[in-house]
Amino acid sequence: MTQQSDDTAAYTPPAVWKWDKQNGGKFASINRPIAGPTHEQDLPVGKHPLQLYSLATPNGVKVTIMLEELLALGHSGAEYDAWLIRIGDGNQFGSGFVAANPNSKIPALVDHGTASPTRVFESGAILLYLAEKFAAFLPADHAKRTECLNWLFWQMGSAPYLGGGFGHFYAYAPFKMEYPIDRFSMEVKRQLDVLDRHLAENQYMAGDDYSIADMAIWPWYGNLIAGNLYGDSATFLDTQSYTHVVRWQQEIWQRPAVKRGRKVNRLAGKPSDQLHERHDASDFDLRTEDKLNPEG
Ligand SMILES: N[C@@H](CCC(=O)N[C@@H](CS)C(=O)NCC(=O)O)C(=O)O
Repeated sequence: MTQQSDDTAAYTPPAVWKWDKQNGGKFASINRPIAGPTHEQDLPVGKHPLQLYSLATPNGVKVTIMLEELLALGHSGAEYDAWLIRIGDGNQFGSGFVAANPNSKIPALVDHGTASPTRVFESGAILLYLAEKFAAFLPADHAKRTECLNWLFWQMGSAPYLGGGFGHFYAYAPFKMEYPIDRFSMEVKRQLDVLDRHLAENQYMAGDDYSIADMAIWPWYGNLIAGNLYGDSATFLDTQSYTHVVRWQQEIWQRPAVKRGRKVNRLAGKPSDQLHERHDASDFDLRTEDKLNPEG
C-alpha cells in the first residue's frame, strides 16, 4: 500500500492501474474492480408480490418511503417484504442478488405480481416503476410529469457528488485531503443553493404536490441538512443557511410514512428506529429492535 501522509505528497500514476486490496477507507473490504457474484446465495421470497432487498442508506430509504406512502394512500397492492442486505458483509455479491441487480448495489426490487417476475434496480427506476404501477406521486399532466422527472434525474446525477465525493473524502477516506474535500464541498454547496432557490418558489420539488422527486431528494439532502450524514458535515457546510431546504426538510419529516419508511432495513441508531426486516404493517409495532432484543 502506498500511504500518503498528507495531500501534498506527489503521486505519479503507473502506466497500468493495478488493484491494491489494501488501499484503505471505510469500504475497502467490499470495494473491488470486477462485477458478478462472489458466491452462490438465493434470495428469500416472502408472501407479498413486491420483494425488496435493501438497507436503510439514503438510496434504500427512498424506496421504503415510497412503499409506505403508497400504503398510506390505500394501495394495498403495495404491501411488501423488505429483506436486509448487509453490504458490509458482501450480501450484494450473492448470486441471487446479482440476478436482481447486476450492479450489486441496494436497493433492488423484484415484482412477482407480473406475468413473470420483473426485476427493478437503480432507486430512481424503482420509484418510477412504482409510481407508474400505482399511478401515484407522479403528475399525470405531461409538463408537470416532466418537471418531476427533471428533479428525479437531477438527484440521481447529483447525489454521487454528495455521497461518493464529499461524504467519502470528508468522513470515510483513510486520511483527510484538502483538495478533494474542497472540490466536493464547493459542489455540494452549489447543489444546496440550487435546491434552496427552487424551494423558495415551490412547496415541493415538482410544484404544489409531493412526488417521487421529493422522495428521492429528501433522504440525501434532507438528511444532510438535518445533520444525519457524515459526522459534523452540517456545521462544516453551514446547511442551516439554506432556509428553504430546511423548511422543506421539516415539512416532509412530519409525514408518518416517511417516519416509517426510514426505519425499514435500518441497522444503526435507536433500537426503536430499527426494523431490520419488514413483512407486515404490524412489524413497526412488534418487531423493531427494542422489542425483539430488549436487552440490546
Ligand atoms: N445509483 C444507485 C446507487 C446505489 C448504491 O450506491 N448503493 C450502495 C448503498 S447506498 C451500495 O449498495 N453499496 C454496496 C457496494 O458498493 O458494494 C441507486 O440509486 O440505486
